Amino acid sequence: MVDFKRYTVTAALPYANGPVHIGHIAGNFLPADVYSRYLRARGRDVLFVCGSDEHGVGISIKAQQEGKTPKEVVDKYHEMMKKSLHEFGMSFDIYSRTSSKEHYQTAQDFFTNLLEKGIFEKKVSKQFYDVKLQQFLADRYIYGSCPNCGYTHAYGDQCERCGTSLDPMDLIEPKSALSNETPELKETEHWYLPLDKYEDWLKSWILENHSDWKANVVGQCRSWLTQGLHARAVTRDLDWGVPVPLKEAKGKVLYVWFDAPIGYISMSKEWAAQTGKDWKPYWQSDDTKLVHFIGKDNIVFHCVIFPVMLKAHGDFILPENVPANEFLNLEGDKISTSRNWAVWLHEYLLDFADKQDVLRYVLCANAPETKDNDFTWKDFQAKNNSELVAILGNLVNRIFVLTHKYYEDEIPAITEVTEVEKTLMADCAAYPQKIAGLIEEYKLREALQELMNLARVGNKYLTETEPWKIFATNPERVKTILHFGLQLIADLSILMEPFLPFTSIKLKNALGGLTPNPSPKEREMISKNWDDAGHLNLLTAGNKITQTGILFEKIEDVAIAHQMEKLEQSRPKVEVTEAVVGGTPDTTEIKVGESPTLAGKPEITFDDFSKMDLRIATILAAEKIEKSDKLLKLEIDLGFEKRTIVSGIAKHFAPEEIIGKQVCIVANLAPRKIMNIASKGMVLMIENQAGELVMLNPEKEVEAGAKVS
Ligand code: B3M
Ligand code: ZN
Repeated sequence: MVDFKRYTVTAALPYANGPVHIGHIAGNFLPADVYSRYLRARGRDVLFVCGSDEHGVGISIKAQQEGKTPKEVVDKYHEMMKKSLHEFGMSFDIYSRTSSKEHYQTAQDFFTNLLEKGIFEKKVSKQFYDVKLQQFLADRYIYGSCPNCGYTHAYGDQCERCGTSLDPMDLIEPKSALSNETPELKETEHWYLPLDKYEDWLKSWILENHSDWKANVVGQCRSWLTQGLHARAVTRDLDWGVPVPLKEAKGKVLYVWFDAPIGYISMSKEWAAQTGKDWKPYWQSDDTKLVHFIGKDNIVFHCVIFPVMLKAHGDFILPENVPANEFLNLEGDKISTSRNWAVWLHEYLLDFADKQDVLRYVLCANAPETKDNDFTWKDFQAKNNSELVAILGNLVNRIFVLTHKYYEDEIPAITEVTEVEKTLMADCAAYPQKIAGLIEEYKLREALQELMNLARVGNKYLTETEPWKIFATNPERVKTILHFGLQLIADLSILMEPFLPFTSIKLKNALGGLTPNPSPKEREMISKNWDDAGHLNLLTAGNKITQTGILFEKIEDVAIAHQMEKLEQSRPKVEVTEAVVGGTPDTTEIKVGESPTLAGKPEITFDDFSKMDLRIATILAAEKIEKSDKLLKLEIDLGFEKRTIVSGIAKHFAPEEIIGKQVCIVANLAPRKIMNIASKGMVLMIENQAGELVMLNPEKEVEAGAKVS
């Protein structure tokens, strides 16, 4: 199956305009890391590349919002992301950045190469220009209605609702996101990559030669190719980016999606310079397998635009696969940096110190491989407690404790092999191949399930043989049982490495791997690899193990409640409707790392507005919620009914001071469970400049349930 000599694995370069969140991890970092670790475990030659994408309008917008320069923004986030990804165990061979000198040079050379080959078409076109601000508008700075699905807040380059890739000219009623004014058209000159000329080639390359790619990937490509491709400008009128290497192009930069994928190459060059290796085989030899791990919103760039660039250039290999993932949602809502609806990696690493593997496990078990998936804290707790603790941790704990108790940590020798052991050996033998096959097909969820099934095989063996019961009468038999139990854990420690590297190394250590000055015998365990697993013969009787302590701890309800509360509280208090817990945020999603509308929310129709049932309610009772310093449980009277609303106002109002008050509420908001209490509706609040919450109530008392319109 394998005839590749080496592998170049890339994970999509995250925009350096915000910290890393679980969506990034589940979407591409984790699968790319699991895959790379697996390949290394099989002794393959791997170059795993990632780094910050530091250009693009998202960075400029963030800089504007933070009152900083784009450079200051990328410097800050690059370091932050790099640190948390490293702590999370991402085994990149290099994590660099697209503002590096090497990258500028490589991207400019790439452009010059295509220019000299006569690939580009140079065209004068009319582009949107913000007259008020006197600047051309990048695609992301323009929004309007999508011609395909009618979504009213589509961007000039892509509709986030239906995924259609757009030209700003396609938008119905375009507006400048900087000023909200209607932009004017003004002439400008740019270089275009003629994708249309590569249509036939793409059709045969993707639809015929790579029909084995994931269905979601091939499906998207097929739909674009059927619609027909157009030439795409690869330069922009912007001041932040890689300058176009031509005198006549002053004030123009390379389009971020032209320079960013070249980043994979420039970072490989940096890696080579740092390690004294040659980067070229990793990008230019046909016996290298190039695999891009990305999220679904990046498919067009990695399956169409970048391959066309590579093909046109001619010196490079093309991706062998692009296993794009769908999206991960959080507690039922889209993850959003701008709405602060996310679990941030750096915060997780603080709140759950040394529990990297728990998050890796949960995100891999829930990976959005074939459809969007949801991360919930409850499920995180359940997967930890009933899978990691109850299955894997329990197996290791029982075997280690018994080995300590009966044999003072010495690995006992086999005394007799019965039918039970024969079955066990036959069962275990299949796993390395089974898990490997699934990983090679990018089915990491299933692969992880199989890993847990192997732990289940171990637990079943213990349940069947019950060494703790027979030790008094048949200690010889117990030697065999614990010997095989330890061997099975050794197998697991190898096969889990791609998924749970922190636990793997702990176990390998404990089984006799990494003592300070290991003897050759003691080194046995860490030098073992994937292809050694499956035979239950990794450990030598007579060697000693070291106790690991508890591998996985139970996660208590209070820790989960804390996270839920933090999440609810982290919603931005920009708009009245987002000041209080209890609501579902708007669905106007801004792509992570991309531009929000700067001047407030987009326009809505009267119909949109009239969907809201706003009412005046009277607060009948209010009480603090246990374990929460921010939430109050309110009983409110709506005239036609009484109901409970959980509201995040406890820091601003004492329960007794608000009883009897009238408040404005959104009555038809979908109910939500907050701290296990069903909350129906949302109390509207105003946040003043001092950060205090102020109630929104009628000028004179009205009957409970009165409509606001
Ligand atoms: N910076 C990530 C994103 O779209 C984008 C990937 C670039 S990969 C070359 O969120
Ligand atoms: Zn659309």
